[in-house]
Amino acid sequence: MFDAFTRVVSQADARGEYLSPSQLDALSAMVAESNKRMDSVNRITSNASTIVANAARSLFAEQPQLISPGGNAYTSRRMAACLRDMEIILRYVTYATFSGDGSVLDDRCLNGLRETYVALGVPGASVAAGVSKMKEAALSIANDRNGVTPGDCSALMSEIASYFDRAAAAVA
Ligand code: PEB
Repeated sequence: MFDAFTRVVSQADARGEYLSPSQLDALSAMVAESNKRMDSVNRITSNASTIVANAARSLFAEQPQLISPGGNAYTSRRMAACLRDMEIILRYVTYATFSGDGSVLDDRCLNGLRETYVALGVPGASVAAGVSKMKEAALSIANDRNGVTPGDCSALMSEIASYFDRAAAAVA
């Protein structure tokens, strides 16, 4: 599990080199912009249950077979497991965003998840659709211009989007 700093250190160490000026510049820029990152993590974290609930509601509206008898979210036990899975994925996306590196998401959440869903008979494409709905909701909350110092958050928003895309691609 890396963050943006330990990843650069590990890469430099693998080559037996000092950190390069461009690596230092990139990390220094990340620190200078870190308020945006913390605000985004904070906004997504504090709206997590709304993000999950709305994404799930929208997923079940589009794929009603999931909540019909025999569906993968039918019975409250499976529904609870489904909401919990979405919440877990969102939580790891916030960790990756905070760390500036996707490895925590890969190592602790996505690794083996596709195989788990295959074994359980849970449709991975439906999980991916739910993740993509969480992405839209999380980005609109993180990128809301109201109540924050305005700035350019486009790079950060693409980075956050990439973590959701990675999660969706891992199970689709
Ligand atoms: C992954 N999900 C389920 C299980 C596991 C995970 C290990 C089996 C054990 C259990 O039921 O609790 N656990 C989860 C995860 C991590 C982890 C992400 C990462 C660290 O440790 N059903 C649907 C939707 C989808 C869904 C498509 C979007 O209709 C999910 C939600 N996951 C779902 C369901 C089950 C499940 C289990 C329904 C229960 C399956 C079953 O028991 O039939």
